Amino acid sequence: MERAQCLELLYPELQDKLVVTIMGACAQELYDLGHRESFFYLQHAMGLASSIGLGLALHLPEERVVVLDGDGSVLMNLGTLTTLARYRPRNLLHIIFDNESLLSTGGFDSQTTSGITDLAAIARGAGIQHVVTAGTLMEFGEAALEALERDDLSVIVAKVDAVGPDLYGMDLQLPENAFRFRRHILDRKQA
Ligand SMILES: Cc1ncc(C[n+]2csc(CCOP(=O)(O)OP(=O)(O)O)c2C)c(N)n1
Repeated sequence: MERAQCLELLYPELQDKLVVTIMGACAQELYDLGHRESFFYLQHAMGLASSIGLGLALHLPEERVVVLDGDGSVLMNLGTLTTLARYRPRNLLHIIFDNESLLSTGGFDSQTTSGITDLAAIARGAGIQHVVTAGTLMEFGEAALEALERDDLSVIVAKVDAVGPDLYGMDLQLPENAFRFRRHILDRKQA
């Protein structure tokens, strides 16, 4: 299973959601499907996409928030899973694309590469109630739809191949994305 396939499947469901992605390959693959003002591609701050998603979800309970994360990024901020469990935002779906690699910076191994570290087990151990590991596109699609309908915090660990986009290049720098994302949220609040 490739992350790009998962994103393509998920894309129509993201229409009315706030989405925060990690940088690099994941951001590029979502952007390539078509940018929306409700997408925020977090650059530089590796590991913090879920923290930003948590803040958004708690502050905007009327919104649904989807975080698109990576194994390397989650490993850099493992405490995030305990914080998510503690605050348990009912409107947050945290998807971890586990490609067992730091793909965006050259494909170095992550701690999940050798199969030693199981991120789903860590999420459960942290106290998150709804955690699914998806190994096929069918499993991913089912888990994602269920999670989006569920009124509770959900984590999906999607085991994907370590492949990314052929080309990188987004015509949207971080500050512009941040300003427009914020404005989009304010517009939705006023609507
Ligand atoms: C604090 C910090 N360390 C390192 C980097 C460089 N960096 C950017 S993306 C990335 C790899 C991210 O790996 P993962 O979350 O598994 O996503 P993937 O690239 O595999 O999709 C690294 C090491 C960074 N941006 N910030």
